[in-house]
Amino acid sequence: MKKISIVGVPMDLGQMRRGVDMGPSAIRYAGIVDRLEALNYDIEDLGDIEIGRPTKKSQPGDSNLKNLNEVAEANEKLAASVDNVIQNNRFPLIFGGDHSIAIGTLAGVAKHYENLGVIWYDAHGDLNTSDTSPSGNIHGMPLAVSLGIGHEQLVNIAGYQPKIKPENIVIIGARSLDEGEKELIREKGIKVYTMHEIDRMGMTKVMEEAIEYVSKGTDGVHLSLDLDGLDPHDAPGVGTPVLGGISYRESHLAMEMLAESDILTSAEFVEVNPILDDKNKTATVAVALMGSLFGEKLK
Ligand code: HAR
Ligand code: MN
Ligand code: MN
Ligand code: MN
Repeated sequence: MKKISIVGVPMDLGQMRRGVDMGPSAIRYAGIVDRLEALNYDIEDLGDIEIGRPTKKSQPGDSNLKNLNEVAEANEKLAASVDNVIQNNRFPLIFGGDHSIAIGTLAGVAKHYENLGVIWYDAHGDLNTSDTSPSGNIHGMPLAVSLGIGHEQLVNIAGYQPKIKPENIVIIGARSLDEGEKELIREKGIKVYTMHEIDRMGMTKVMEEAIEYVSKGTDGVHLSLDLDGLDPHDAPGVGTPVLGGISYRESHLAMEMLAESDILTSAEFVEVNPILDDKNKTATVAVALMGSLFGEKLK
């Protein structure tokens, strides 16, 4: 039986819209613990990481890294918590919070693997640095940071870098990439299935290929699922919605295929913003996807 430990990260400092800090509560309210317990998992909810509030004094010189100190501090705490979960032989399941928390999740997870595979399910690449970011929002940077590209305070979280290698990453659902991100994708040869490939090949083929790609030569696989990877029609409660996304049905299928493959060793669900949502629809979708991910149809 798989033992799962839940960690909530009520972080909204990686972007500028309030409300995403309530994501972990919304996901719990939508019934995640009961849903997973019904599948006979041993579930432990560790509660939420404490997030500091920004002060004027704490802001660094680089204005294109908003709330740098607070984001770094929260991610150090998250990394330690996730590290601990894995040391206890449990599966870390992390709830955001904005996507900047992936910095801490990956810092805690990647310690335990030589070659960690990563599935980045997102409308965005999250491959910016303070030089390429159009917004200065750190939630647009976590994948670059985890590759060791970015501000030293972020890339060195948990005291080592890089956390992951470009050849072990697959991005699924991309449809909003900045110029600097496209360059980095080309330079590093990162595997990307944009919406174009999903439309053309269908989700079944995309997931077959992605699962094979990310499990070859890796010793663990992390799923980082940004709810804005889904179409805003199905997941409206996100801070940066982008039209033309992955449907709920396609996502449900993707999660079932991941369950069947049994490759995942950790997962996070991020960017749920109940303030922007329609009656907790997005958290409900997140919980349904986790149900599929943890084998609802297999049991
Ligand atoms: N690429 C843009 C930026 O860097 C938008 C970032 C996206 N928002 C997210 N991350 N939710 O996936 O500002
Ligand atoms: Mn993201
Ligand atoms: Mn996104
Ligand atoms: Mn089904």
